[in-house]
Amino acid sequence: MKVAKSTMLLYAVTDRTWLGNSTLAEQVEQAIKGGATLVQLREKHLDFKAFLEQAEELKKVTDRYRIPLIINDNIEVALACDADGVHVGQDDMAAGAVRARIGEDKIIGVSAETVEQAVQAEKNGADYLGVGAIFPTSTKLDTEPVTFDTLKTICSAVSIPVVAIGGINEQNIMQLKGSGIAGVAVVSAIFAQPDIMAAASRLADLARKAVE
Ligand code: TZP
Ligand code: MG
Repeated sequence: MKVAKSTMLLYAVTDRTWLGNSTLAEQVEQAIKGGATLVQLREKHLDFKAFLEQAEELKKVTDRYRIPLIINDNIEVALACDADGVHVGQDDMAAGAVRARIGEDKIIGVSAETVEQAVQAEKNGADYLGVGAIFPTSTKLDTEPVTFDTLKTICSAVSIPVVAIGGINEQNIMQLKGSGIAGVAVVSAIFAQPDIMAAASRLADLARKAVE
């Protein structure tokens, strides 16, 4: 298995909406210090150069803490900064095509909303799945709701690790217990918080209980 199940416990997905006076690299470092086990750089509006610069800056931090850095959508940025992997949605390149471009050693994550998509992604060479939106979220506007039962069915239908995503916070995370997930992927429950390190630490503690 390319990505250990324990590495998926608290998957921090970046968002520069709540930077304030901090840099994203500073916020990511706080998240890692709190207990984030993997970081995804998610940028929807940067051109290649700015995206790569941001990726290189984060890579310095994630390397220092030996945490994998995954790049959302952009394979060329992932290769150029030597990220640990790339994450693609259903509207992006299929995992098989990503694998051909990115090589055997990199981690490929795929978003799935249905059991069929999940099984297909695993067949195509995905190393892990992100499944959601498991709760309502205002961070991503075009999400489909995924039920607990679908999440649970996906977890037993595939052998790669599954992280739940979408609206997960300290109040609802324990509802995911028993689903079979390896961890949770969160944006606002970490990056919108006034004390990012403390928020990540509380979430990591809860996530350990939720995946038992
Ligand atoms: N994919 C499905 S839901 C989502 C993404 C990127 C956003 C999750 O953000 P939050 O703030 O953790 O609800
Ligand atoms: Mg995408």
